[in-house]
Amino acid sequence: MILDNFGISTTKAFEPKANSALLVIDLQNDFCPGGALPVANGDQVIEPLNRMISHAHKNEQSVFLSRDWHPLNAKHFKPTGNWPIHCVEDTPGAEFHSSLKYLGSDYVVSKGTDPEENGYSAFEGKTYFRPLDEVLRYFKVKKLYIGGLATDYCVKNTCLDARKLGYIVYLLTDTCRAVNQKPGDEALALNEMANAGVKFTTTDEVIDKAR
Ligand code: VGL
Repeated sequence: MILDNFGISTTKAFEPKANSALLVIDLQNDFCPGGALPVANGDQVIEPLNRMISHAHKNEQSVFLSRDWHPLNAKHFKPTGNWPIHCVEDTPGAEFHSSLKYLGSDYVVSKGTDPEENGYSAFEGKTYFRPLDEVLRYFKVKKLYIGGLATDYCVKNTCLDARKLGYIVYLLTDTCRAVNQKPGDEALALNEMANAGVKFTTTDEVIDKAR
C-alpha cells in the first residue's frame, strides 16, 4: 500500500525506491501520425521510451506518464486558442499509443483538465488527485529523466517547471519530437531548456551507464 499519507487507498505492485523518476510526456494517439495534432515522426520515440520504461522498472524508479485530458469546451482549442481539438477526455485520441509499454502500476498525470488552462506542463497535472510535484516529493525524487511529445510545448514547459522546482533534469533527446509550427522552434526550445540548466542525454547513454 502506498500513497497512504494522501489518504488514498490503492494497492500498487511497485513501490519506487530510487531518487530518480522517468516522466513520459503525452504519448497519446492525437500527437502521433494519424492523430488530430500529429507531431512529425512522433511515433518514433515509442521504441526508446519503452526501453527507458523497462529500465526504470528494473531500477526501481517510478514512472509517470502525463496526458492532455481536455474538456471539449477548452479555451486551448480554436478559435479562442491556437490548436485544433485534440486529446479530449475519454476519447480514443486521448488514449496512450497502444505500442507504449507501461504498467498499471505507473502513474498517470492528467493535465489541461480545466477549460481555462492550456496544461502544457505536467506540473499543472495531477495523479491520484495530487499535484505531480507533491507526489514526486513524497517519493523523495530529486532527479527526473524526461522525454515525449512535443519538444517545443509540453516537454519544454515540463522541463522548465521542473528546474524552477529544483529538480535535476535530464532531457532524453532521442525520445522527443517537436511540433515546429515555425521552423526553428525545436532549436529555440532546446536552447531555452539548456539555459535553464536542463542536461541533455540519450536513452543509450543512460542505459549503458547503468550497466
Ligand atoms: C502539446 C500543442 C498543444 C504538447 C499540447 O503535448 O506538446 N502541443 N497541446
